[in-house]
Amino acid sequence: MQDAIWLNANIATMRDGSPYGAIHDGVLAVESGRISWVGPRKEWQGQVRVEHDARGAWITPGLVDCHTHLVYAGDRAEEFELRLKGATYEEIARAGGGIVATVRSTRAATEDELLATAQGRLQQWVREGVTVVEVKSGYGLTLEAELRMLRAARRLKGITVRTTFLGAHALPEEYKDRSDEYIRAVCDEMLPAAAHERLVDAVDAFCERIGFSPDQTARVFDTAKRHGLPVKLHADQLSDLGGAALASRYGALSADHLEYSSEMGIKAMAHGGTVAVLLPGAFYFLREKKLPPVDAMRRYRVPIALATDHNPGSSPLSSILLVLNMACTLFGLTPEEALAGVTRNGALALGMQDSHGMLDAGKQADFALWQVKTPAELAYAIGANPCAQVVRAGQIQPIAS
Ligand code: DI6
Ligand code: FE
Repeated sequence: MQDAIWLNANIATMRDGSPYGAIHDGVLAVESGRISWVGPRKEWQGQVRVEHDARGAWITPGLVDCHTHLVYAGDRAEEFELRLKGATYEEIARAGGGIVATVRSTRAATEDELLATAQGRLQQWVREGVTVVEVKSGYGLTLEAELRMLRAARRLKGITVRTTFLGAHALPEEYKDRSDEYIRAVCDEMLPAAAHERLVDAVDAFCERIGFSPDQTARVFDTAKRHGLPVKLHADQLSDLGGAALASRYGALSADHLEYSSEMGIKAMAHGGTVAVLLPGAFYFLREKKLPPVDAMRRYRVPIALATDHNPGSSPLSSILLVLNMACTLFGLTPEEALAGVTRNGALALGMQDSHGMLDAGKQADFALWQVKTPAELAYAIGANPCAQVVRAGQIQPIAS
């Protein structure tokens, strides 16, 4: 006896082999929070407690937002104004604004305050069919404040959370001109303490002229490896420091941004099994011109994921559906590649491919129902939200309107 089935549905399983892995007039069955069967209606047989009529909706896997900085305090609207008067993101960062400005406000916030603001923001993700979100630390930059961010992230409700330690995000003011010393604190104190408290699913760093050097990044990654933690990297966003290749050498789950990555870097990612996470929101908001090498990613068969990169400085973007559209209009992805980017490949970028990202028997029953005629509409529409229902671990989610 199955717990429930959804019928009268078209199902974008996102399995390889056919466009969207589509099943027309399909049935999806759920038992004990997992998908127990998915296939064409005419092949369905079995008994079930509850039948849900999807009324012709499309069902996709629950969406995965694999790169966010969702926990922080304050905003950076003034910085946006400065940039529109001609200042660049890098200039603002060097003048003590940028990430470090958000660090000041985040340090001043309590764990409960950080949780409450992040929880409020998160409603928009759930409304748009997201069931898994990655959340990074990196606006605390002291042991205590980084732990506070991670604890707040772990307390978020209504969504599955993966936390990433990003102590090497920016150099805090008190370490001015002493970046090696700060990296030592990250490696010797902060990361070990966060790992000990079991608050860390992965370790990230910002490898950039205004962030940390490849050498410093490697030290952070070596420490992550010693703690048995997978790594990810903010790589080649504003310049090519060889971040893509560095990440791949460590078998990183993902390298993210990649606008300035070379073809060699992308080739290295293919060897390292590293997912390319594209963040069109940051590209758009910083009015960047250099496009990520999408053709090379296709040629070397590097899986492409997409994410909001939600943060107050470079991507104050709260819509995963808008990310799909931007990935198509700005980066030239197809709507199918875009949907794969927030399902199958988003899960891969978090190491969750065994349980998430596709609709297949045995996977967690995370999925969303959409009032669309084709799945391409999810990437096509701008500012619409056709999400009709979200199911996580077999449970229909309450959606605040
Ligand atoms: N790259 C980003 O896009 C975010 N962090 C990073 O390393 C931006 C963070 C911010 O500007 O607050
Ligand atoms: Fe980021």
